Amino acid sequence: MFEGWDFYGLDDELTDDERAVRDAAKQFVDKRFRPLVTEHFRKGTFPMQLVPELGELGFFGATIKGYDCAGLNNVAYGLMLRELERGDSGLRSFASVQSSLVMYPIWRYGSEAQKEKWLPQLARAKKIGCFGLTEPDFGSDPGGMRTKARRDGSSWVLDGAKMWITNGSVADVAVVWAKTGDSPDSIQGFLVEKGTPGFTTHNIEGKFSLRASVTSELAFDGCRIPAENVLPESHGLGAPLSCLNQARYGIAWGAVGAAIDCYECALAYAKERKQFDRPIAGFQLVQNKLVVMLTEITKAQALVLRLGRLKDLDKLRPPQVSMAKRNNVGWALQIARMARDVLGANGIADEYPVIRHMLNLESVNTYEGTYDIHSLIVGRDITGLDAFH
Ligand code: TGC
Ligand code: FAD
Repeated sequence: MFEGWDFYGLDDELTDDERAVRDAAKQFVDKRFRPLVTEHFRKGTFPMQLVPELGELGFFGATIKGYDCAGLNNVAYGLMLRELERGDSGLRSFASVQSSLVMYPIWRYGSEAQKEKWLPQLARAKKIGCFGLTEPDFGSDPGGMRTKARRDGSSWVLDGAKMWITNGSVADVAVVWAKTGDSPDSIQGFLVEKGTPGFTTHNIEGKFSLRASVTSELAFDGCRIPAENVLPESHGLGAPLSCLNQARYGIAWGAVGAAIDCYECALAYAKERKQFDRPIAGFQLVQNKLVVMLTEITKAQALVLRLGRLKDLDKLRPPQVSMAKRNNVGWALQIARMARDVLGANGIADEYPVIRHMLNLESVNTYEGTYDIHSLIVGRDITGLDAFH
């Protein structure tokens, strides 16, 4: 009889180093994170006390070479995020934002002085970052953003607002995208430090999803930053979008982790729970649900493994990332809903992880490009016709 979730033995495709990273992340989640997550989800807080450990384990900016970063390959990085999201999407979000949306833009578009100042501190969790692209009126269409940066002598002055920003109020530094002119081509990235006059944050309350993650609004009102805080190599909308490629890649892996956690919970429950004098796992309809879950997990895992190998060969194209983000998160959400159904009434109780994953995945399906936006990115790639403009 088959045990576990790796039905096709995809684990055989991994190197020993990749397995070691996976195991370290799994151990951290099982021992340190799982005992805390339910309480934090209830309270709507992130377990900040674990952040230094994440830094010590080398989980931040893990694919960057140098600057005190681990220099892992992309498959090892993906496995790490898969295991973190097995714990909670909020934990993976924390690592994604710090690595892909804060360290990556500094590494890719920053000056050498900015890299030396920020990357080692961000890697070791001495500093926390956030990424401000979305605005109240511009989510899927970030090119329309209204946040402006105006050069004034030896400063830049920022005015505008960013919405739905993960870690906004806990961040020491915000990577903020603003227009220096009227067109999307004038978009540049700016580093805004916490406490800068004219920069304020407040948390978004009342979330039913990603509760164990801080989400904030950022406001800039005549916020004056030094001229050297611009990311000098960032020019145009392509710069923030290139950061999204990194984060979407990690989310495609992470979603597999949330799906595995739901599947394992549903399988164990179905074998234990008896109705009509036998385990519900013996009923054909329940078996069909479990089979659909495992089939889609197997396909999703194969997809990201190939994606990671392509990324390591530097052959990855953004629409390929879109296909994986769309498919894996869309299916993880469906798997979580099926698992919730298999658990019956217990499926809505936070004694089990399923409802938490299900609620989280609603956000994951929306952020970093909604499911439908990714359909249109792939659609544009295969037809040559742009549905956006
Ligand atoms: P478009 O004309 O397509 O592109 C403008 C310029 O950007 C280039 N480009 C890319 N470059 C790198 N990577 C990509 N994926 C790129 N996509 C496009 C493109 O070549 C062009 O360059 P150039 O030199 O020709 O000017 O731009 P558009 O305005 O038509 O928009 C396209 C669209 C809709 C696909 C894009 O805007 C989009 O992806 N929208 C979704 C927005 C989104 O995903 N936001 C995420 C915000 S961050 C977040 O959610 C964090 S969650 C964090 C957590 O994990 O907690
Ligand atoms: P909208 O763009 O208004 O979309 C609403 C609906 O319209 C969606 O169904 C969408 O698919 C559909 N739609 C829009 N355009 C089209 C079209 N052309 N064709 C067909 N359908 C269309 N952003 C950041 O910058 N940094 C962060 O750290 C961050 N963290 C987040 C954390 C959470 C918990 C959440 C929920 C969001 C976060 N976001 C962040 C914002 C996220 O990226 C946006 O919510 C997302 O890009 C969608 O934008 P929107 O919510 O404005 O929806």
